[in-house]
Amino acid sequence: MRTKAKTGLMLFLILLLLTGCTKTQDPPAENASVVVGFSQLGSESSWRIANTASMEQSAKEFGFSLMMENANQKQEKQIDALRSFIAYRVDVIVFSPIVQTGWDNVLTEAKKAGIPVILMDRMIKSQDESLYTAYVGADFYAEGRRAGEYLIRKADTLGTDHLRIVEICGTTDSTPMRDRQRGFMDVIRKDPRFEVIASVNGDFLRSKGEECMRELLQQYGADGFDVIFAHNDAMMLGALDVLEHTDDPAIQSIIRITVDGEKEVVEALKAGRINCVVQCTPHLGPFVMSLVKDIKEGKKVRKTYHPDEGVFSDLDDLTAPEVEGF
Ligand code: GZL
Repeated sequence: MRTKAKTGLMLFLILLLLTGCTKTQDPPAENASVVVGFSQLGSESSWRIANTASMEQSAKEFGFSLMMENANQKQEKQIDALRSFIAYRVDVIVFSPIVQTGWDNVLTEAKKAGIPVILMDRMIKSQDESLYTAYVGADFYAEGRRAGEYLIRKADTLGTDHLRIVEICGTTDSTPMRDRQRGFMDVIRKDPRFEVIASVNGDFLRSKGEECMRELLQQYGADGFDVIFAHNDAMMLGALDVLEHTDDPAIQSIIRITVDGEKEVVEALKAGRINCVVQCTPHLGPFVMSLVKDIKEGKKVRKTYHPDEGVFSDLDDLTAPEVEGF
């Protein structure tokens, strides 16, 4: 093994032990063509699990060695992981920033070490755009707009003149939370039929989605709101766990809008338990690894890559073959 690699490996392992990150890949063999350091933010939802699988599968297909560390929802563990990748001198760093801020220092260290950084899935908020090479992930603002546009279509169809909305939000200060909310509000804001009566934090977790729904029913009653807009499927499934064990018939007419598009939720849409599913694909691995290859070959790359996404709803043909979950 190269001496430099040996030192780097030792340093990497020491940093790993000190930070308590969950390492899920052995340090790469010395002959790996390209070493990708990947800091995954956690395992909070089916979306995240599918996203991790996509990254692992694509790295294998490209013949890259993937050093993945799972930060289990802790920003400080992501920062430690990035520092260990810098110490090991990986070829490229890929990470999904759990929140938008607090990355400038460690990304400046990566820049000084000459290691390109790809943001995957979530964005950062920074004055210095040179701190990352590219962003691969959804346009969350467009996803939020699709949710709002569906609700307008639904209100037109129902002929209702007043709909009270409760919003179950994702992780505070994360890009999907901020931009899904912004897109949704920008579409419904000018329409007098809609009133957002509550926005609560479900942190993208099924357990917290359940907790939020229990509290909302306690506060407003089953006939106290007409629409649930959940920023992801896990929280919507948690809300359904409560709603569907509530006897009050008023819950039947509540309009349910969610984002991601996992299998269980698309099946719930087809069964009439959910009204609208805005797609957010977790299959970003191929985009990311193809970008890693271009970067390593010295090719010029774009700053932003958005996958194609759509929306499924009870106002559309749900028997169409493309209506399926991930
Ligand atoms: C979106 C991703 C979000 C998903 C959630 O790209 O960051 O995080 O919508 C996941 O399911 O927890």
